[in-house]
Amino acid sequence: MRQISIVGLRGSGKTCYIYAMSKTMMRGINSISINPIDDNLYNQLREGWRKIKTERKWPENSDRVTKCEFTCFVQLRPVMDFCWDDYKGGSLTGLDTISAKEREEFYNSLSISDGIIFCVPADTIIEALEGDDDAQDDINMLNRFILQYASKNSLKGIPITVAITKSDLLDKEELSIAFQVVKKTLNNLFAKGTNVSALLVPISLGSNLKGLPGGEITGTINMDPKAGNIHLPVLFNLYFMLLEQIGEFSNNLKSLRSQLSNVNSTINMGTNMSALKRWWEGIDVDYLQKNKAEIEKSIEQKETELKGIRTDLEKIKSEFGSECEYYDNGDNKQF
Ligand SMILES: Nc1nc2c(ncn2[C@@H]2O[C@H](COP(=O)(O)OP(=O)(O)OP(=O)(O)O)[C@@H](O)[C@H]2O)c(=O)[nH]1
Ligand SMILES: [Mg+2]
Repeated sequence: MRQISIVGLRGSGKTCYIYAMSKTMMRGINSISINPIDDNLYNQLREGWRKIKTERKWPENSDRVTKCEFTCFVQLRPVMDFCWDDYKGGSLTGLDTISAKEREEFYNSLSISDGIIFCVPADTIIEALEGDDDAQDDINMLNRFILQYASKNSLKGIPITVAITKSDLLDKEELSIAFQVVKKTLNNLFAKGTNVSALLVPISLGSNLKGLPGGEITGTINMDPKAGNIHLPVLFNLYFMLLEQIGEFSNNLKSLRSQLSNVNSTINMGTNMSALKRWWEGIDVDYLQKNKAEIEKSIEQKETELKGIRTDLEKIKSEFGSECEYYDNGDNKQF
């Protein structure tokens, strides 16, 4: 099971994102879908989204950790199990003993993560641009989590998503400024030489959305949450997992091909020998022919699977539009 951490301070939109993401991805996008492993979680996520969509109420600030475990499918084939914990953002900054315990749990779970999603809310970016030092500190705080992770792990091959949540609060020009602010503040993720693969993506549940946690929602919730790029962070993680699988399959195929070439040379050698010499050298051509057929079958199977994974990868790549930016070791790249 791959661990994905979703990190953001209090009120950064984590819980809303998880509800919207589950709704979008349970229904599926381009035959890519997720299914919560547990029924209770399924009901909780459905109820969470129903409150937003139908009752038009924002969720309360989270007061506990919700564990979310999903299986991800591409064309009905299970390709990745992943889990993430919805922490209450307050426990990342609070200093009381209860939150200290939660903080420790959070750091432990962060340090074993295979992917991280940072939520940077648009309202905080606006406040920082207006000169609010606390807001700037909040964004800076995310650097601490990056360093905390880097102190235990290499970031190479770990997909890092920086989601600008509540992006409906920004117009096009403001969004482009927000991208600059994030890249400047979290420069470790976008600098050359750090080997980080980072996706910068605006995310929102709708347009002109306003209201306080637990309060009434004003504005429009997207009919199709995909419109707010809700699916992209999960797809970014899936993309990296499939790249990793392609690497493993390719190595596997390389080793099978080398085994096949060895068996072929031994068979050739054996067939050119007298029966006595073959017996003396311990070469059993019939056995080797069977072995060869098995290796050829495995190669054929692996090649078909590899082709399937490559097709899945293309499907995923096609979902990333011009709204997001992808950086690989500091270079702005296309998928
Ligand atoms: N404009 C806008 N506001 C949003 C959006 N998503 C969330 N919000 C606002 O952000 C507030 C906090 O969202 P939550 O999802 O509860 O934040 P959280 O990160 O889970 O917060 P904690 O549980 O306290 O850590 C909501 O009450 C809304 O007011 C969005 O897409 N657009
Ligand atoms: Mg929450």
